[in-house]
Amino acid sequence: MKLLYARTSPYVRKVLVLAHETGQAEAIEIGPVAAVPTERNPDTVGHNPLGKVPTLVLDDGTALFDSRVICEYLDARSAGPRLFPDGEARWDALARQALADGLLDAALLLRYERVLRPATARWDAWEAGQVAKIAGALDRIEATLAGPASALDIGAVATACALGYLDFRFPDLGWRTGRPAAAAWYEAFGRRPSMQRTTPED
Ligand SMILES: N[C@@H](CCC(=O)N[C@@H](CS)C(=O)NCC(=O)O)C(=O)O
Repeated sequence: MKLLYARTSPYVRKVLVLAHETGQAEAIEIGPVAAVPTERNPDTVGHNPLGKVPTLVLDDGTALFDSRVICEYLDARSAGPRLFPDGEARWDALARQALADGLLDAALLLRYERVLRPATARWDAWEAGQVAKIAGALDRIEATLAGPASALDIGAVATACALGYLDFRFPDLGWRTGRPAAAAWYEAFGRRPSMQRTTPED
């Protein structure tokens, strides 16, 4: 199977961290592609009409997207650890994944606004709205991590990839300020080999 991939994508990172944690990284061929919302890349849209990464192309040609579907697919075929729990714990893990992914959705929109949109067309209130979503999600992450330590599950992986993306693209937001529990948790989680091997770079 081949993963349509961008090294800077936090959603791709989520898939790769899960692949490392479940012992499947070697089974995935990496296929770097350009993924920019203002350009249709034929290498990607032939598999995924949304033109986004990650997209996982299986050996029979079936394309799976988005990152949540790919993560669940890989988890289901894992012969080792599983990161999508069963029972009550599942809903908590999925909700934490949704929160982290929502933070990333706002961060990506902010990134596109700052990098892609012509300066004359920028809209301050819209940018402030995305920053507010990021801050709200961070506050919820802080409150959650101040409680009992969360297990290694898809919620933790998504949260770590979201915080890592803020470090990568938005150091100016200073997300650690006033959020000591999240900062300490990320410091420890970030030492995992799965995180170290997937650090984003331009
Ligand atoms: N909900 C999707 C989001 C994927 C996404 O937005 N990926 C970005 C790269 S980080 C992308 O492909 N952007 C290109 C575009 O929007 O056309 C997921 O979880 O996989």
